[in-house]
Amino acid sequence: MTPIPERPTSRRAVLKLSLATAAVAPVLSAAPAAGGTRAPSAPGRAPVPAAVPAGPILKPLPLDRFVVHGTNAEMRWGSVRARAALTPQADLFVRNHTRTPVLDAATYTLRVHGDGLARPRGEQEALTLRLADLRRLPRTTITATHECTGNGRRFFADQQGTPAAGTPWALGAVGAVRWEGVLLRDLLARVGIRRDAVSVLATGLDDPYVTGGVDYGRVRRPFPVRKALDDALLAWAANGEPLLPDHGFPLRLVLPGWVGIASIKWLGSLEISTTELSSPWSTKWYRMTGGEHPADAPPLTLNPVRSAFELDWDAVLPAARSVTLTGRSWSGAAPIVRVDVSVDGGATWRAADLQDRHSARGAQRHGGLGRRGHRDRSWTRWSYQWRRPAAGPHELLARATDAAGRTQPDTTPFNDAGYLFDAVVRHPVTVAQV
Ligand SMILES: Nc1nc2c(c(=O)[nH]1)N[C@H]1C(S)=C(S)[C@@H](COP(=O)(O)O)O[C@H]1N2
Ligand SMILES: [Mo]
Repeated sequence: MTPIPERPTSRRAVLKLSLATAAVAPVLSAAPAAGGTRAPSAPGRAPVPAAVPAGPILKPLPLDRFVVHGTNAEMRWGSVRARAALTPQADLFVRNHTRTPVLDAATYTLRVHGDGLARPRGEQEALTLRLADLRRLPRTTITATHECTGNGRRFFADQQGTPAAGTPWALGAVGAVRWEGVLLRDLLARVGIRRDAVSVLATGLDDPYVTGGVDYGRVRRPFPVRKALDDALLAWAANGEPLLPDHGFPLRLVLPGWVGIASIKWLGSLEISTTELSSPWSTKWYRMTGGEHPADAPPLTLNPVRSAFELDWDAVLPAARSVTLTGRSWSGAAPIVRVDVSVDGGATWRAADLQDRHSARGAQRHGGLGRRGHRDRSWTRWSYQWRRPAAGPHELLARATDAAGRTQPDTTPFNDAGYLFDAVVRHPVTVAQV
């Protein structure tokens, strides 16, 4: 075992990161990229009441809690327990380009290379860090909403009459998770990076993504060093438990507030570069194309503002003097400051009662971690008293505003891939006859 010899040789050439100084002694090894081994068979816990057989997703997918779309599965909003602020991993949506790999934590390594390191390293001579090495670094937890770029995609078709290609998510490709791990900046502070490093490319260990007869290689996406030095987290736990295989075990990247694709699961390597890096996941996909969007639109970063009722689609509500509606709103950029609800299809609106108030300080500093330790960038739960609802069909609407001044619009401008649908969703329910 050889300690990392990475000490800035020239202070000027290296970013000064004045963070804690606990020793870290990763192994420098010439071993090939660790992929671990695939389990001979998927775990077979009997799900309740029925589930799709083990396939690209390994955890049980009870049909009363999930809607399965091919290699992906979304959470049913009607199954959300109003009192639980966080989404249990068992209930969290899964978005897999291929299938969940089963990796061995004991042999897992994260490879770090690139010309942006204080001591540049090619891919073949990457630093390799075991999980145990990372666990010796300062620990950080971040609670944040976690959401797919395409969440709400089906409403481009259902609500705006302009179908967009891709997984037809309703609003269930989202959750709130308390991630635990090490800040990437704490790792980079020890490894040492050059002042002119600009880009980090994160690559997963899942199978290469092949579509339309083209092999695009492993799922990978670049992000700016600025984000890496802000709140990017290398996470090994979610809500106090080790990551499930489907959610990136043993280690995933988490870029809080950013589109889900930025949070690479089964993280195999990080390339730190002095030139802008790209991948099909930043140029071909996860970038606006079509509609009124310019041809050179940049890679998507922040998630928009969205809201959902904790109700199934076409839910039947018992008639009552007053019906309590509950829901949640969230934003990738800032805390939610206001939610308005309409129970008459959008004709009149009244403010909902917000249950979670994320601090004003949080509002100013939402873009960054601010201080070490826990930081809440989660969603806001709300409730609304619906007085004397008439029996029959209704459309419920919720419109949120965040502290950055973004309010959900009535319509979302079209884009080919159906990304970032943030318009107010019209949720049909029926109040039962009495
Ligand atoms: N390696 C890898 N990372 C990945 C993906 C993937 O298919 N492979 N999917 C991405 C997308 S599009 C999303 S929305 C999130 C989903 O994370 P989850 O399945 O843990 O909810 O992971 C991202 N990271
Ligand atoms: Mo996604």
